[in-house]
Amino acid sequence: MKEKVAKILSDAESIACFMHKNPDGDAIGSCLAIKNAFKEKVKVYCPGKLPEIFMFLPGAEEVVQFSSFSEVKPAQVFLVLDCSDEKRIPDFDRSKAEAVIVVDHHETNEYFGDYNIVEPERASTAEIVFDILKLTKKPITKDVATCIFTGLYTDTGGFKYSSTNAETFQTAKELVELGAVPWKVAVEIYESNPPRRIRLLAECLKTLRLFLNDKVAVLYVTREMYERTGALPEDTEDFVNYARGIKGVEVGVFLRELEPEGVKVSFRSKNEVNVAKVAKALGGGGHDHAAGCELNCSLEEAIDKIINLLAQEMSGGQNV
Ligand SMILES: [Mn+2]
Repeated sequence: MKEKVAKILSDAESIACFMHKNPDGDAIGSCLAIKNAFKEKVKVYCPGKLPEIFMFLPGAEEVVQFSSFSEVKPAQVFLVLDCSDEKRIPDFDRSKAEAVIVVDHHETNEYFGDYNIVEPERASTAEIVFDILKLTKKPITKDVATCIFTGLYTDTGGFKYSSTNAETFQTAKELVELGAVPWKVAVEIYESNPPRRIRLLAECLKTLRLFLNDKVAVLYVTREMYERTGALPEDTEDFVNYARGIKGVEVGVFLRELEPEGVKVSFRSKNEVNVAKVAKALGGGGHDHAAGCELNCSLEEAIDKIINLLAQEMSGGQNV
């Protein structure tokens, strides 16, 4: 399948590359790797706003940020990266392409493409994109390597998560040899916080609550906190890790209020609890140890629902 997709991409006259809304480093890095490899024939689309933190990536300036799918031009191939289902790209209209290709590593992927490469055992989508690019025989430039490295680096939390294995470092080694500079990516991603983000974090940490024998930690951010600190929704990236990072905590939960209503929830577990199951029960999805969903209720109602589901999940049949 990878050979086939490599050939389709090489032969295509136009490729539109899509990331999911609220994109992370893996989604953006994967798309921009394709852009830097195939240049003019690729247009990269982001539903909504591209987080500022990733503007250092080569090609980021050219990403088309759209609010309505009518702004998307038809292309021979729609390439959807790091996206488990169509709903994560609002009003996705596949009739604007001859073929839809899906490349992803989410276990909950719905195989909505005409061609699907889904490898849940991989730590990032960017690594699968790397495999495909190698098959196209295109030279992997420093720019391409930097984009792929960023995807791998961010989706492993800087080589910390359980998805990190010998293969991850093998891939990282290849990318560094091709010109990616780990410390530069690290500084851009983790040491370039705008002050407003740190002010919001200070507010968020005050909300800490522990549940279920201190095995679940919950943090949240309200609309009012955004207003007070001048922070943006994207500024909460990684806040959930402060919840999971507490000794003895198995599941970290982070909630943020959406405009004008609703709540976005992120789950992170250490090893025992499958949070993808919980997220899926609430209409979302993700991986065993990192998942999310959106709920149309108040913060307190959301916390109630989540704690109830987690109580069942954590008391019932143990799962890995
Ligand atoms: Mn990913």
